[in-house]
Order: sequence, then C-alpha cells, then structure tokens
Amino acid sequence: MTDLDGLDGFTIEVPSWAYGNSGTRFKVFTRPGGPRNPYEKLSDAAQVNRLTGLADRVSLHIPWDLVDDWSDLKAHADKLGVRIGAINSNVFQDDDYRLGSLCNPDPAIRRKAIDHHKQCLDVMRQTGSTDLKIWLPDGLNYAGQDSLRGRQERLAESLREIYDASDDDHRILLEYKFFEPYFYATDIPDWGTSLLHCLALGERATVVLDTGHHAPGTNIEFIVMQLLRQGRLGAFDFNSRYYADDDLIVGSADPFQLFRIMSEIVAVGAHRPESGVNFMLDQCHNIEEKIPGQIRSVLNVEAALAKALLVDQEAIAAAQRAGDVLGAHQVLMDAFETDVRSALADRREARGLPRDPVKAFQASGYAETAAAQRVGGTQASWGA
Ligand code: LRH
Ligand code: MN
Repeated sequence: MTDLDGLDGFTIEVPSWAYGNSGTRFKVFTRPGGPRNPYEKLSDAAQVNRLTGLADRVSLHIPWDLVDDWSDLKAHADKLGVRIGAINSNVFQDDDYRLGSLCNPDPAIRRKAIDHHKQCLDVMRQTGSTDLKIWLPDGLNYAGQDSLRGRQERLAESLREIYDASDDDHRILLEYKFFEPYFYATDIPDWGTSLLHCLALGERATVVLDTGHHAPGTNIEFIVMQLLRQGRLGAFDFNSRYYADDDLIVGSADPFQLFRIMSEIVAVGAHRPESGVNFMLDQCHNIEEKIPGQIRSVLNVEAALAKALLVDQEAIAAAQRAGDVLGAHQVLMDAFETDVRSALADRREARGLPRDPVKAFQASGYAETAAAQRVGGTQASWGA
C-alpha cells in the first residue's frame, strides 16, 4: 500500500478535436499524417491510452465527428481499447446562431438549436455515451442589444426541453465561460449561472469547469470545492492559459494551480471513479506534435494528482485547527515540491507500460506510418 494507490482506476478523457489541425484566427497550421476522419482521430487518441494506461475514453464533437454508422465507429473504438465518451454539441459555427442559439430571440432558431441537442442525445444512445456536454457561445456585444433577463428565461426553457428529452442514465454537463466569442455579456459566464440552471433542471444536470474559462486571478480551486459541496461538479475541461482561452497543455502554464485543484479533489475523494467527476482534456496543439502533446497532458494531470495524494491530511488539518498559518501551508508545499516522476515511471513499468511514454511514442514510428498512409483526403481541422 503506497500513497500512489489512490491513482488506481483514475482515468482521463481525451478530446477528438485535439488530434486534428487547430490554430488561432491568424493561422491553422497543418502537418503530414493528420487524421482525416473520426476513425483516424480515435486511432491517434488510442496511442495515448496504449502508452499511459490513463486515457480510455475519447470525447466526440457533433458535427465534426459525424459518421454514417455509429456501431461501426464503436466497434473500431472497442478494437483500439477505448470508449466513446462525452458527446459535445456545437451551436457556434452556423450563421443562424449569430444572435444566439438556445437564448436566441427567434423561436425558430431556438427550435433548431434544441433539435441539434436532441440529435446529440440520439448519437449518445448509439455510442453508449452518457454525458451530453453543452457549451453555448451565446452572448452580446453591446449593452441593450437584447434583454439579459429575457435570454435567461429562453435558456431555462430550452434547457428544460433538452433535459426532459434525455434518458435516465444521461447527464447534462453545462459549461460556462466568462467571455468569447462575445464581449459585453455571456449568457452562461460563470459557475454560479451554470449551477443555477442545473439546480432548476434536476439531479442529472451538472457543471463543467473548463480551467481556461475564468477571469485572470480567479481562485479556481475555490469553485471546485464549492461545486463539490453542492454535488454538482460533473466534469473538468483541463487545459492551461496565460491570458484567455488559450487551450494549452494542462499544467504547462501553472502546475501549482493544477495541484491546488487536485488537492481539493483528493480532500473529498472525488478522484475516485465512483465520484462521477469526468476528468477531461479540452486542448488544441497548434504548433506541437499532437499525440505527444496529449501524452504530456495526461501525465501532467496524473503527476498533479499523485502530489495531491501525498498531502498529509492529518498534519494539515491539525495545523489549520491550531491556526498555524505557515505550518499548514508548508504541509501543502511539501507535497507539491515532491518529485513524483520516478515513482510514476516505476508504477508504469510495474504495469507493463513504458517509463517514458513520450519517448516510447517517438520510437514507435506511429507518426511516420500515419504520414505515409494518410495521403489524400482532407485533414480534420478545428471547425471542419
Ligand atoms: C469552448 C470549449 C468547449 C468546446 C470547445 C472545443 O471554448 O471550451 O468546451 O466545445 O471549446
Ligand atoms: Mn471546454
């Protein structure tokens, strides 16, 4: 029995869109061997699980990952040793949604957006997915452009219809974001607004916390603690950022923040599979290799969790009770500053996995084979 046994059963869901081309409004860079369809995205994602044993689920995005035969794609996933995870709706790439989707003043547009979510529920029934993840771009650019209250009423009504159309084993994961693509107001800007809508909907509605969706300086681990207290933390979209929704490798910009978040998780055992918290990545690898980038990401989350598992809970509780400010802080810092890399490499080796998964991937020749085989067709690109 070691402290790292708490890692047993911990898994991370990777996003299909991280394997396709992505970029900024300035440039989307392409590279040889990029996936051209959901089958090739799943094959690439499965490399992360093969080499880390941590990522046995892949989130899909609709319509980016639409296929003719879902049972065939599911069979492909099974063969690769992965499962199709959360299904993401997409109401952020259609001219009709210029003034909003579920919040749009026009009932016909709201109808279209609601029907898209019902289509996603049907996809879930065919893929065996249980999580419908909803992120809405909906917002305003100018004060007075629309009624802030009116949009909330429409949102509540639209979400109610989607929730009531979902099955008893389905969860609604409602994501918030403080700005972008609109700049004056966002209809689900913060955890409180998402939580209020989830509480109004019912038990199966929970909040998604995307680590890139907060105003600079936000204490994200406080939000994690509060959502866990409410039993409404459904999932994370992990990534890193310096300024806005940069979608960089989780833990690359602020590993201490990731550790603090995982410490709030470990404090209540929410890292355990039975907690129902879906630990997902939501990233874009604009300039770096995508599969090594994903491997690096899941290892960063695992390392942050391993350090959080090393926090001496009794010592920190005693110091906190005693008002020992520096003592309590030191207990946390001792865990954070513990180098867990060789212990995690030993743990991988003991499970028949490579000590250094990134090196193992680069030595596997998978990328070269993909570049040689994937000739012709159109590479999958963020947005297409
Ligand atoms: C929105 C978001 C959302 C996804 C998209 C790929 O910024 O975080 O989770 O739909 O990225
Ligand atoms: Mn997200």
